[in-house]
Amino acid sequence: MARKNLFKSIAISCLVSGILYLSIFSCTAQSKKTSQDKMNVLFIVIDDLNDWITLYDGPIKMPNLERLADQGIFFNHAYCSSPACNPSRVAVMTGLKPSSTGVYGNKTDWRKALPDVVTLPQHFMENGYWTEGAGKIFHHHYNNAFHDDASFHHFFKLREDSYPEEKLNRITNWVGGRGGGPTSQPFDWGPWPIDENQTPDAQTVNYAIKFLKEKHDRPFFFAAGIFRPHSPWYAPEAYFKLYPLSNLSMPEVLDGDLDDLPSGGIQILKEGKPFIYETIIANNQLKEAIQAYQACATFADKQIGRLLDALDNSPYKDNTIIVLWSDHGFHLGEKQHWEKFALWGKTTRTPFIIVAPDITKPGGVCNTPVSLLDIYPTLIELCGLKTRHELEGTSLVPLLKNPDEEWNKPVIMTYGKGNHAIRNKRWRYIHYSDGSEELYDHNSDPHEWYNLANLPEYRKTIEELKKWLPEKNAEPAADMETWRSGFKY
Ligand SMILES: [Ca+2]
Repeated sequence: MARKNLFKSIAISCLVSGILYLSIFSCTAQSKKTSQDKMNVLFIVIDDLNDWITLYDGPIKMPNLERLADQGIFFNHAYCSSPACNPSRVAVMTGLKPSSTGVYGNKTDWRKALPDVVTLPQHFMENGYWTEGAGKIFHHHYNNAFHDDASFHHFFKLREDSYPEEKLNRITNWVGGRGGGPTSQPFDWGPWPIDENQTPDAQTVNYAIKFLKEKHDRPFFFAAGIFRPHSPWYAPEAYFKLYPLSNLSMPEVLDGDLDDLPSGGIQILKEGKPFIYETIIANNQLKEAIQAYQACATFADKQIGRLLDALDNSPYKDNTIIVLWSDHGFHLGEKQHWEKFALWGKTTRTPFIIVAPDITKPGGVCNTPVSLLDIYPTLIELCGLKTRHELEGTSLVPLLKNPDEEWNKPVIMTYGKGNHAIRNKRWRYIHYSDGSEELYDHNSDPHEWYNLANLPEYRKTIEELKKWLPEKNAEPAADMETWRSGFKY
């Protein structure tokens, strides 16, 4: 009996110490998981970068974007929610569609329209993260007027470009001042300045590098906004030398491409900036302008490379998720259009890469069309944050784990009230507010040259695609009161 009791007592004591050991062990493991092991986020935004880059076999050299893509998943068909800085960025940062919020334009006072919305960095903040950033994250115009103080514990605002005393492209007379017409400062290009460190982007990245060198006692969400290749197209001369005019790649343009555009498409073109393209051609400067865009994109890549080097050399190398995206694409004469502000592929397709340690496999490519609206819910899932039910995107984690995962949701793009594009694996369907339509078959027409919408044999395809049009078309939210210029960019 005594012997039995002894065994019993030994068994109990073993059990207790086992439980104790297990609970101490699991406590340690748990506390480790909730603090040190929480993933950081490095969130990199580029401005006006289109798909004419080496990542998609285009001519613009972007070795650092290729290097980043090699580490994780490159979304080969990612599209913005709206082809302009402010509405695209607001959609990413709020996780809400322009057609739901009424934030359609570059002048819209998004924060006034959405005072209670919790932005992506705010949600990280509410989940115990330190949020910090530098450069252009929200639309920056007029002293960073669209920036959101509530989203960051600390922020290094985008520095102003320095300008030469006279315009380098010599297009029309120099009138000084900001604005966006052909006589303004932003409508200029050329080798400038000599010292790379004077550029706003180098200063943004210098700040980010300093942040990555510091010790942080809680997980961070750091946003770095690279301004180039947004105009003015200034970059140091070395970047221009990479693209000699004598051997310059030029965009493919089809004569008469606009002949099959419907009324809605023609209206959007008119409201864009046709005078810019016309002025460039009238001044015989098309090649120089396109060279400058290429130089500025490679310059942006260089700055991103400096940032990636800094992360690689930091203690955060293995516990940081990297997300890189551009706010929208850019036309350089394709479809006889200049800049953004349209619903075609060239202005809505954006580079988009996610590197998530332990989730993404190196060198993955996802060919499924996805939306930048999906970034917010994806980061929630990757970082284990609380769910937000109001978000309108879909977490891409299944595609990060398996880029070939079955995915039937097309992407919706919106520009102005009631104008939408729907993109699935094969088709781009555009529906304008006046009811006019375009349809392009990407199996045979990657440039979107041949509008099929009026051919009866495609009616059934259109009816299927139309089902994805947003049910709600919010009234446009009010513009920022302090807006002082009639020009949008
Ligand atoms: Ca056409």
